[in-house]
Amino acid sequence: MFYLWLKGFQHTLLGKGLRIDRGRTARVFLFAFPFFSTHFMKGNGPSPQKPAVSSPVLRNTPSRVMGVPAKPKAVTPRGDEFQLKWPPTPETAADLVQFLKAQKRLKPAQVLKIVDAVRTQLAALPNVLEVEVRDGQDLTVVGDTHGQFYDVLNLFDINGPPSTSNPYLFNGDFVDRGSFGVEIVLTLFMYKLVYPNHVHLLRGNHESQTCTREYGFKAEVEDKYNVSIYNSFMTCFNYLPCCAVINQRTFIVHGGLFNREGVTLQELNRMNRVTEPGEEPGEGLLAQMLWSDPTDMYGRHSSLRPFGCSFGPNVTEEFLGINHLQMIIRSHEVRPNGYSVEHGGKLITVFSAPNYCQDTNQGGYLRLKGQYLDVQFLQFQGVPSPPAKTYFQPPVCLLS
Ligand SMILES: [Mn+2]
Repeated sequence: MFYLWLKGFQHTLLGKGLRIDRGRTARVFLFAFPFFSTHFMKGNGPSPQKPAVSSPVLRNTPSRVMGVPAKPKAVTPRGDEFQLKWPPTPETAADLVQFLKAQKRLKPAQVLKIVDAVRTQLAALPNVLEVEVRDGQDLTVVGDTHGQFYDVLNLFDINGPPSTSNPYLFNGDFVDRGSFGVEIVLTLFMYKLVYPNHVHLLRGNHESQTCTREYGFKAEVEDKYNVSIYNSFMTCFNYLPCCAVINQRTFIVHGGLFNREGVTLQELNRMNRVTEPGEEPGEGLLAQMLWSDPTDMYGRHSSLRPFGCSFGPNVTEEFLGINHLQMIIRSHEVRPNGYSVEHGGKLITVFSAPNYCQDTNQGGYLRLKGQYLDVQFLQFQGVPSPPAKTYFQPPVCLLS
């Protein structure tokens, strides 16, 4: 059992593209032991901070906890035809959500039509998206959703669906791990087409070929559609903006900051983002911003991730200072309460996949209110999703 557990952990790290020898594995294992002893060995029991609410969630099963792949419970049914009105309207978006919720599938040509139209829209956007929120308006910021389509629909039920009066920014990692990445992407893409100025999509590290090959989205698209549809998604993902600045105050990015000091927004806008992260020319700023994580330690430190760094509070201060910004919002790491505030209040993490990998975390999202972007922290519980094939069985999910 201990051996399987160690192998599972090793697999998780290697799955992230890390090349580590046995000695390093042992050191990493020792480093991670406190996490496991509190979080894993106790069967992911509720943490003291968690409100005593019994949520309608899918509980851990022994086979999931021990990393033994569960058998697929059911095959996703094929369904009726969808009437894709063009150009799509708010009604088309609402109809598509209901169609996908019933686990029906579009025709491949319809998927290509949506993806191609979104790619054209995204290609016209700068690397650093500029978004304005006026007084009396809110912008909802959503973190990682990772194929948990039914949780996204629950969020829309709670917070209202996207519209001109209810704008959203989705901060990457729409796909992989969960079984419904296709449904999330098609829903977000449809809303992007219907509300181009009120739905904003940023790239996460999982919107890439390397991650989707390993963590389920490629297998999912090939199962539900075909490989050329997968390729069209990959091309489209290359055009996603890599970060946003809201009201010239708040910087939003999936992972975090850079391996060196002095990076400016102007510099970010000059780079070529239309590439697989890590394959961009130059020093690799795109991969760094999609993969980095914050730490409480001052300075920059090497990361367990394949790209980027762990960056301390002084790094956040320096970046905000030279770019005349007040705050960083990022995602990329699960948080028990769905969000966390670090770096003296200057950095927020928001993560929107509740019960991520059968954990007990809540989903989080933010509403940025008015021209000064006062932050409202919100939480939502996970909901059950229908039986579906799983395209990736993780032993545990340490990293997102
Ligand atoms: Mn991520």
